[in-house]
Amino acid sequence: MNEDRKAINGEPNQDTPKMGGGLPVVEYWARHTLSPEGLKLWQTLFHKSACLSCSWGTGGQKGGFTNEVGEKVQRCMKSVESISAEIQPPISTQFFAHQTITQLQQLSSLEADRLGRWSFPIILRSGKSNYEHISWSEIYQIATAAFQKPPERVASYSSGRSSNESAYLLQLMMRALGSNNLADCSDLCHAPSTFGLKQMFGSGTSMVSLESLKQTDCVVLVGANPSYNHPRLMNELIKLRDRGGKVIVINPVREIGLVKFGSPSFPVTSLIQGSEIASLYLQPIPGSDVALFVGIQKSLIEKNLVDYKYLRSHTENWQEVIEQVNQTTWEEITTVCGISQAEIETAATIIGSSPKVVFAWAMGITQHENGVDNVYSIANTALLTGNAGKEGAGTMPIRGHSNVQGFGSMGVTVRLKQEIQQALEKLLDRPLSRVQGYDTRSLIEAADGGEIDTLICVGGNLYAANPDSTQAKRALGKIKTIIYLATKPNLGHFHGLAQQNTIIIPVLNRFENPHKTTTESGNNFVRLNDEGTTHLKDADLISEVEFITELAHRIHGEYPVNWRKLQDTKYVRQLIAQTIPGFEKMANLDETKQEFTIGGRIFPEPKFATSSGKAAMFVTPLPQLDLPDPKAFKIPDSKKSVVVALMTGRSYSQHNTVVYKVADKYRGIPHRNCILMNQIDAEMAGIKEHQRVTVQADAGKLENVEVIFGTVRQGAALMFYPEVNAIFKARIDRRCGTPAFKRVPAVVYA
Ligand SMILES: Nc1nc2c(c(=O)[nH]1)N[C@H]1C(S)=C(S)[C@@H](COP(=O)(O)OP(=O)(O)OC[C@H]3O[C@@H](n4cnc5c(=O)[nH]c(N)nc54)[C@H](O)[C@@H]3O)O[C@H]1N2
Ligand SMILES: Nc1nc2c(c(=O)[nH]1)N[C@H]1C(S)=C(S)[C@@H](COP(=O)(O)OP(=O)(O)OC[C@H]3O[C@@H](n4cnc5c(=O)[nH]c(N)nc54)[C@H](O)[C@@H]3O)O[C@H]1N2
Ligand code: SF4
Ligand SMILES: [Mo]
Repeated sequence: MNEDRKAINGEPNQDTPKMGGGLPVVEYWARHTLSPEGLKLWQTLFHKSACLSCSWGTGGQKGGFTNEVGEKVQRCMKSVESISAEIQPPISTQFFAHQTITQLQQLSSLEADRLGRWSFPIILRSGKSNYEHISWSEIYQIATAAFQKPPERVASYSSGRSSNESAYLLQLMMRALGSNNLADCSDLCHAPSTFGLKQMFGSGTSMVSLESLKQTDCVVLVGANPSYNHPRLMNELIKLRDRGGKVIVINPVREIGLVKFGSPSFPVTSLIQGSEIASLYLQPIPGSDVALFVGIQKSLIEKNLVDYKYLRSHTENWQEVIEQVNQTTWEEITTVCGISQAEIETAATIIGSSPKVVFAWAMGITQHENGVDNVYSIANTALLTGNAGKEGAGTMPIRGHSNVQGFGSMGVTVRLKQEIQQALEKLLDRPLSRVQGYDTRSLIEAADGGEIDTLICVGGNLYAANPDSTQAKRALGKIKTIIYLATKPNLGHFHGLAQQNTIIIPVLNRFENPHKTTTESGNNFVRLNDEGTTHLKDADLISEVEFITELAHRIHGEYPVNWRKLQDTKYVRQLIAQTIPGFEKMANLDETKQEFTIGGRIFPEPKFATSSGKAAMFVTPLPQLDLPDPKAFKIPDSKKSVVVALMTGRSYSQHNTVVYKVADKYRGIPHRNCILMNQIDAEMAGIKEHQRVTVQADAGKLENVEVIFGTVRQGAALMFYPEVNAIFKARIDRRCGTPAFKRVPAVVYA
C-alpha cells in the first residue's frame, strides 16, 4: 500500500494489538472457569443445549462442545461471557423498595446487567416511583384484560434468544387474536437478507451448511466482524487459508481480527503467532457495497469470467443485470465506493478463478437504506460466477442471535410464508387477518401515534435497540400495558415504561427450562436443548412456554388448541411439525433425538425454491451517498468540524444492547464514549487524538466523546450502540423496515 492509501484507510493506534483472538481469549476462559462461578460455568458448558450467544450454534444433543458435523470444538469466550451473565445471583426482593425508577434510569447498560438475574415478578404502576412485587394472579388479570382490545392495537416484540417453542406459541396466540403485529429483532437485523434472498432463491436463509463451507475455495466476507461476533467462524477461515484458499474482506474498518487471528482451537499453529485471515482487504465507503459489487461484476465481464451457460440455464433477468453493469462506468463505480479499479479487478480475479466461492455477510450489508440492494448485488455476483446451488459455494447471511432464525421459521414475522398461513388457517379453522402487521419500526411509529394499547416483549430490549432513543421512550410511554419477559435487567426495563402498567416477568433461560426446547442455527441446523435447573433456588421464575400458554388459555380458552397441554413442549413440537414446512422431523424429535438440517434450504444443485426453479436476478442501482454540509446541523459557523458517515455497531465486549466491558481492546478503544476516526478527517477539523468532541446527528448529540484514531477509512467513523442510538433518527429500507444503522450522517466538532 502506498502512503496515500494507507492514510485513507487509517493507521492502527498504539493501543491496537497485533492480532485478534490470541492469549487474552485463553486468559479470559481460564479466569472465569477457574473462578468461584467456575463449577456452574463448566456444568452449563457441558449441558446439552445450544450456546446462548450467536447464531453459529454450538452444542445441543451431541454435547456442549460438539458442532453439527460432529467435530469436537471450542466454545468460544463469547459463550462463556453470555453464560457468566446468566449465572449471576438474583436481585433481592428488597432491592426495588429502595431504588426509585429515576435512580434506576441513571444506570448504564453494564450496571443494569450487573444487578443480577430477575427472580420475581414486578410491576411499575402509573404514578408510582418504584417497581413492586406483583402476584401471578394479578399479572394474569391485568394481562388478560390488556389483550381484550382490538387486534390491531395489540402487539408483540421478540428477540431471538428464546426457543422455537415459545416463538411458535407467541405467534399462534397473536394470530388467534387476529393480530399480525409480530415485530421481531430481525427487523432491525437481517430482514434485508431474508427479503432479498427469498425474492431471488425462494428461500430467505443461508444456502451454505457447515459441511459445505468446509469445501469452499474462497470466502468473500462483507460487512461482518466474526472475530468479535461469530468467533468459531474464524476457525473455518483459518482452515480455508491453510488449505490454500482465499478470503476477501470488505469492510470500511480494517478489523485486526480479520487481518490476523490467533485461535485457541489451534494452539500450536495459530494461537500465539496468529493466522493470516484476509488475502485481500478492501475498505469501501460505508453504504457503497452495491457499487463495489457492480464493479466486481464489470470486471468479471471484462475478464470473461462470467458463467453464461449457468446464467442461461438457471437464472432469470440476467440480461438486465449485465446491461446495467455495462452501462455503469468505472468512474461512477470508483467514485461511489472509493476503491480503485485495480483493487476491484484483483477481487474479481480471485472470485472468478476460484472454483467454489461462499459469499458471507452481516450488518455492514443489511443496515442501510439500500440493504436489500446490497444483498441483491452480492447474490448477483454469486450467480454470475455460478456460485449458487453447488457444494462449497453460495450465499450465507451470518445471522445474529442464537435462535433469531428459528423465530422467523416459526412464523414470528410480518411476512408470513403462504404455506404457513394456509396451515395456520386450517388449525384455526378461519382465515388469518389480512391487516398488515407492524414490524419493529412501524410498531414504534404506531405506538408514537397512540395506536397501540398492549405490548408483550419476549426478551430483547426494544427501547435501546431502536434509533432515536427519545422517540422510542415517548412511543413506549403511550402504550397502556407493557409486559416484558426477561432473564436480566436492561435499559428498556427502566426507560421503556408504559403509560399504566409495566410488568416484568422473570423467565428461565435455555439451560434452565423444565422442558426440552429447540433452536435453529444460522446454518439451518435444528438443535434439541435438554431440560435443566436454575441456580436461583428461592426465586419465583417461570418458563416462557408456561407464561405464554397460561396467558393464551385465559384469552382463548381451548381455541384452537388445549394451551395448557402444550406446557409439555413435546406437543408444541408436534404442532410445529404439522404446520411449518421443513420441520416434519420435529414430530418425533423427542424420541429420535436426531437433530436435523431443515429441508429445502441448502441447494446441492442450481434448482431453487422459486416457482420456476431458477434464481431471479435484480438490477441494483448505485446509491447516492452525499453527506450533508456542516451547515445542515446548524452548528455555529465559527466551529471547525467534519461530517462523517458514522457506522454504529458492537464493541468486543457487548451482546447487542448489553455491555459486558467498557473497553474494546482490539480496536484500541478505551471506553464506551469514544469515536473511532481516520486521522485525516480529524486533522481537517483541527481535532487531535484523545481530544474530547461533540458528535451530533439529526436527533441529538453526544458530548465529551474521546477521539481515537484507527484503521477506519477516510470519511467514515465508528461508535457503539446502544448509547449512540440517542442521536439519530431512523432512515429505513422501505422494503423491509431495517434502519440504516451503518450510515448515519453526523458532524464532529471540538
Ligand atoms: N459477542 C457478540 N456476538 C454477537 C452479537 C454481539 O453483540 N456480541 N450480536 C449478534 C447479532 S444480533 C448480530 S446481528 C451479529 C452482528 O454481527 P456483525 O454484523 O459482525 O456486527 P456489527 O458490529 O454490527 O458490524 C459488523 C461490521 O460491519 C462493518 N461495516 C459497517 N458499515 C459497513 C458498510 O457499509 N459496508 C461494509 N462492507 N461493512 C460495514 C463494521 O466495520 C463491522 O466490522 O452478531 C451476533 N453475535
Ligand atoms: N445503532 C445500532 N442499533 C442496533 C444495531 C446496530 O448495529 N447499531 N443492531 C440491531 C440488531 S442486529 C439487533 S438484533 C437488535 C438487538 O435487539 P434486541 O434483541 O431487542 O436486544 P438484546 O440486547 O439482544 O436483548 C437483550 C435482553 O434480552 C433478554 N434475554 C436474554 N436471554 C433471554 C431469554 O432467554 N429469554 C427472554 N425472554 N429474554 C432474554 C435480557 O433481558 C437481555 O437484557 O439491536 C439493533 N440495534
Ligand atoms: S461461535 Fe457463537 S455459538 Fe459458537 S461458541 Fe462462540 S458464541 Fe457460541
Ligand atoms: Mo442482530
